[in-house]
Formats: sequence, C-alpha cells, structure tokens
Amino acid sequence: MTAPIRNYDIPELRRLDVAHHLPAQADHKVIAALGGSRIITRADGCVIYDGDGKAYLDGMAGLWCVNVGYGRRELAEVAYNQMLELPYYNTFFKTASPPPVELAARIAGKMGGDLTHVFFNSSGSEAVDTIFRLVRHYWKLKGEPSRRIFISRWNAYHGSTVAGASLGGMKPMHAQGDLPVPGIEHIMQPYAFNEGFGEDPAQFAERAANALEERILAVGPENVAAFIGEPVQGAGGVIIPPEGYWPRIEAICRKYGILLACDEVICGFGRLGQWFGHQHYGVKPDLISMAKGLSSAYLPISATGVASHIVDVLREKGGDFVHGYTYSGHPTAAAVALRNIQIIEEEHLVERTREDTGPYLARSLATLRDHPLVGETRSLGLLGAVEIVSRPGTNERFGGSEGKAGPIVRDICINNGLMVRGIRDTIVCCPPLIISHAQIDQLTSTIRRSLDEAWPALKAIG
Ligand code: PXG
Repeated sequence: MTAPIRNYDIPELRRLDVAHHLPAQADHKVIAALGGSRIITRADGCVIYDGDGKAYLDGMAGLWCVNVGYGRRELAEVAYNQMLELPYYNTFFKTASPPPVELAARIAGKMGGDLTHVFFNSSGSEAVDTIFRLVRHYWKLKGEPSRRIFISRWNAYHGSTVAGASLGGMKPMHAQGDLPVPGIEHIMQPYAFNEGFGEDPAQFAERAANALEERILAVGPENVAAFIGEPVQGAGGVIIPPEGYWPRIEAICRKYGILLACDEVICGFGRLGQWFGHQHYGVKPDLISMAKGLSSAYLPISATGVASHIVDVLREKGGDFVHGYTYSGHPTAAAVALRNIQIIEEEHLVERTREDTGPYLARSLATLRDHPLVGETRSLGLLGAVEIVSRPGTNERFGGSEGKAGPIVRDICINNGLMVRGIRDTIVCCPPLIISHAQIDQLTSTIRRSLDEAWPALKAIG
C-alpha cells in the first residue's frame, strides 16, 4: 500500500451520509432506505477497497477517469510542492501562473491538427459550457449571428450543467429543469445494436450520419453553429460508431460551414489508444472538451481545445470574451495534470492501450459471446460493453424493454468484487489504463459468473 490504512467508523459515516449528504445523481429515497452509501476508503493500482476491507477490481477507473490508476505518489508530491509555492492564482485580469501555461502548450502538442489553444475549467460540464458560449460568441464576431443552433445526439452525455444537460440527449435529464434550453436539436445516435440491428454496417453508418444533414437542411444551414458528439458515447452505453460514420459527419459539417466539436471527456488521454478519440477516427474537430483523464481525476481540471482559426477571429475582432471560472487555470490542478501526462508518456499507456491491453480486452470480452445471455460484446481501446439479451442471436430484452436486466447483473458483479456500470441492459467497463492481462481475465470471468448467477432473477422478469 502507498498510504497508511486509517480506521474509519463506517456505521457512523453511513449514518451521517443519510443525515447530511446528498450524493450525486442518486435516488435519495433509495440511498436513505439502504442506510447510506457504500463507503470507499482507499485504493491502489486498479483496486478499490470499501470500509469493510472488501476489495473490488475497479472496472470503471472511478467514473471513467483514473487513467493512471490509484496510489500515484508522484502526483501527490507535485500537488504538495505546488501548494507550497503557489497553491492558487487566477487567469483573469491579464495574469497567469506557470503550470497552466505549460499545460496548455503540452496539450496543444497532443491535440495536433489546427487545435492550438486551450481554455481551462474544472469539470467536463464546464468544458462543454465553454464550447457552447465560445461558439455562439465566435459566430457573432464573424458577422453570422443567426448561427446559434447546436446539433447533438439522443443518448449523448455532455454533462450536468444547464448547457451540458441540454446538449446531452438524456431524456430523464431534460425532464428535470425544463431542458433543453432553446437552440438545441437532437438527432439519432449510431447505436447499431439497438437502432440498426441486422443492417449492413456501412449503410447504417451512412443513415445515422445523414440524419445530421437532414436536420441541418430542416432548420436552415445559416442557423446552425456546430455539431457536438463524443467520439464513442460513454455514459450512453459505450456506443462505438460504425466505420465511416465520423468521416461522413465531418464532411457534412464542412459542406455547410458548421463547426465540429468532439467531447473527449471520456475518450481523451489514451482511452481509445490515441491521445484523443477523434484521432482514432481521423477527423479534425474545431473544438474539443477534455477532463477526467487529463489529471486522472487526482484533482478536478478540464480544458477546451480551440482551433487557431477561431482564436484568429477572437484576436482580430477583440473585445472581452466574458466567460471564465475562478478555477480556470488552477496552478495545483494544472501541475498535477502535467505530471499525469508525463506518467502516461513514460509508461507508454497510449501505445499499450492501442497495441496490447485494448486488443486483449476485445478478445477477452469476445469469449463471453457463447453465453446465452450475451447478444454482443464490443470494445475500442479500454472501453468495453456487453449487451444482455433475453434470447440468443437477437437484441430482445428481458421484460420486453430495456433497463431491467442491467442493474441486476451490475449489482451481482459488484457483490462479486468487480465495479462496472449497468447502463440500461449494457454492462460497460472502462478500467485504468494500467490494467494487466490477469486483471482483464478477472474482469471477464467475473462478468461470466455474474451472468450465470443472474439467470434465475432474469428469467423471473420474463
Ligand atoms: N462529457 C462527457 C462525454 C462525459 O462523459 C461530462 C461531459 C461531464 O463531466 P463532469 O466532469 O462535469 O461530470 C462527462 C461526464 C455515468 C456518468 O453515468 C458519466 C459522466 C459523469 C457522471 C456519470 O456514466 N461523464
């Protein structure tokens, strides 16, 4: 272990959790009925431990974010030293500090293409909000103020702020808070297993991408500001678009002069075997959002990458872009992010994901295909998914609709010592990039065992 093990009074913490704490994205009635949250007290490498000392293989890298794994002394030391030298200073009023400036240059080198500049924020949602405001500001400066509409996809996840949840395509999120805000259009997602089952993949790719062109024409190209999408939809259920989808999306954006934004909050920093997900698909976005793996979540920091042609307009026209956060360019968070990127480089985690562990995960998950409850396995890099179906060879779901089987299998996996997410009827994984072959084997065998154990409960659903 890298840190001393502290003894916590877990029953008391659970009592306080109910008495005073509202955890994120929770059913507070359920948490209260459970007598409080599961308290995670420590972690090391790819393993997390709860207050009872039970170990779990963290198949989710926290929440799609702890890319370099837990217990990294280097990151703690860099934060400690930076806090002593300059814990905080802002980037308002013509000031900056060394870490964010150095980090911006380092990120620019990784983004490549025309993406030369970086705007800092603290969370993925804020990085998306920055895209939202910057794009509309840009079009006004360009003298095309009618370009206000953003097009995104159903079942996309772009965060939990008003703009993020609006751009996202999660209907339950829209239902809370009268979202989306005006000027947002949603189109179909490239989810072949659900929305193009049995269809020729090339044809499905074209149909899904053409939905963008159809919507642009329906609302008028002169009114469309940008399209935003995750290279692979994460929280939507690890939806890996078919070949041809992204190049076609890019071509449509170019045809109508619309900005292309990629939300790299999950796909960035090695997850898909490239520094950024759009690089895997060979497209060149005008803006990208990144968070999570940027610091491996050791401290909250996010960034918005911006193409030079957008920066040129800001600089030619001048005037304040009245947007920014107290913690934009936070020196300590930026110092940790810089060291985190160095770890990813030193340990070749991007290449390892692309050439070794990613393909190994794909082969490992594919061994589940003979299981009668498994309709599909898919993965790209270290993002994976297993579709649970009620009848082999189909995409039919237990109980006739999605969402009943996933939570059952997920809970059994967790009981069996594997942290995964159940998104509707899809079990998804996103392990730390340091995961070993043996741990991937453990992940797959735990899913198989959990599916076996779930069978009676699933049959009972019908
Ligand atoms: N964009 C994407 C693509 C994300 O995955 C955000 C933006 C927002 O980031 P912040 O840091 O504001 O949370 C995310 C976050 C889930 C889940 O249910 C996924 C996320 C967050 C919370 C839950 O899998 N992704």
